[in-house]
Amino acid sequence: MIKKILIANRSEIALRIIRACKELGIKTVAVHSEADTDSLHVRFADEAICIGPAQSSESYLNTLRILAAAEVSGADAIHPGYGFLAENPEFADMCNSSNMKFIGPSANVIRKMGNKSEAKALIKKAGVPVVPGSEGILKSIEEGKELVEGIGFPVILKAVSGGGGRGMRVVNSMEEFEMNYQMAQAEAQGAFGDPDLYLEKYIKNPRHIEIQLMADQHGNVVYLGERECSIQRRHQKLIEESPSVVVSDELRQKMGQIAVQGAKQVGYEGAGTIEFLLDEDGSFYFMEMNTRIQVEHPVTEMVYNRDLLKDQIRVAAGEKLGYTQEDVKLVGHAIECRINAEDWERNFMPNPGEIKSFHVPGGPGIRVDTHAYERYHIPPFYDSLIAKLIAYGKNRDESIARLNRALEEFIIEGVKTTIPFHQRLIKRAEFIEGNFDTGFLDRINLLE
Ligand code: MV4
Repeated sequence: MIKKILIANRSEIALRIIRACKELGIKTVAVHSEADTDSLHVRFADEAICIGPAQSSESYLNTLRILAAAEVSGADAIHPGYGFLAENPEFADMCNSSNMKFIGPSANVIRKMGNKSEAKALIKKAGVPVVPGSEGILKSIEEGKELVEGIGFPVILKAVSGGGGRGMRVVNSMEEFEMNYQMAQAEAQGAFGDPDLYLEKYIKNPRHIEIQLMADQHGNVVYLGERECSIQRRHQKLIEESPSVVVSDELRQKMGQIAVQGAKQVGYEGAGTIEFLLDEDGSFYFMEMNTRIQVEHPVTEMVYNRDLLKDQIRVAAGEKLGYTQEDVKLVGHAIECRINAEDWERNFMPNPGEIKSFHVPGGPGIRVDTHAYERYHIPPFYDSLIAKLIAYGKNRDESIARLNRALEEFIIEGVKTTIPFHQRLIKRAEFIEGNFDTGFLDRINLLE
């Protein structure tokens, strides 16, 4: 039984967790920094505790203060949301040894999935296809060069502790191998304090397709289809949709069953996502496993008519999933636009400040997840996501039509946002035809 959850996060996801808790009859404790006193998650939670200054390291990343807040408020579980401490195995360990249920998989699973080459090796054992490359970390430049003899160029060097695109280098020839190796190592050391690299064949212009999983503590695991996340800029997703135009029922079942196998192999529990690279020829390869609820979970909720946050909390409390793969039915289409407080015409520069006017779209098929409101001050200390606009329709055309009109209805004044960017993007022929991959945004220019 979970009676009271401390939410170790902020912004729209903190609100989303509070909403799920309210529907489940679970009490909520918000924690917040000094910069978030006027945040909606603070208002809507049953209790709120200020845990420190604006800087994340002093507040939302401060494990001891968060655990102290959990203790004094009498919480019995901690929901980490996404980002911040969501994939920190030490924090998950600390929670569990303080008798606070960490809402997510075990610390050991988080740790294994955080080591990208170990995750790959583990998942490969479960029969999940992986990109050809080094078995584990590269021990030297020479070992890397030898491997490439067999694989062929281009290859990609990735940081073992990386993820989300940092510490990666594509190598096109033997001449550039050494320099790229050293640069990737230096970047990995700087960003993660771990210089270790592994190597893979480089897949050109893949799609990013991810499978949503939900697993209970009793061995039941289901997949809830895929999300198409190829529309990204510098590894920041901007648009996500479900289903993907290029995933047939047959491919969905294949990817889904393989993802479930992988999750079972590692003893997964809770909500999780397996990311795949989908090649032009239809082959797919494991990329990473995310051991958290993701930003883009609403598109899956819409088309599978499930509340992933409630499911995640219920299974964390030890409840059975209560449904099987046969009950998971895809109906319709959903697309999400991330509305960021950014000046998209100036390299997506963050644009914090006061929201002077705020009008949220509505009507059939529209969902908006946001913590913003009129006169809300967007603090400069955190990421720039201010709203997620999700359009549901009976098919992709209807979803796009609703998205179009909802973007027109959405009024945000006082700060620059990515709304005009989305308006232009979803009118492009390539988007409408579903003809895009992870390189798409870099190839086009929406400014002209
Ligand atoms: C790749 C790849 C091509 N081949 N691996 C980027 C994020 C990190 N998680 C893995 N990434 C990639 N790995 C191989 N073997 C291309 C990317 C990649 C990418 C992947 C998903 C979404 C957007 C991307 C943008 C550039 C590169």
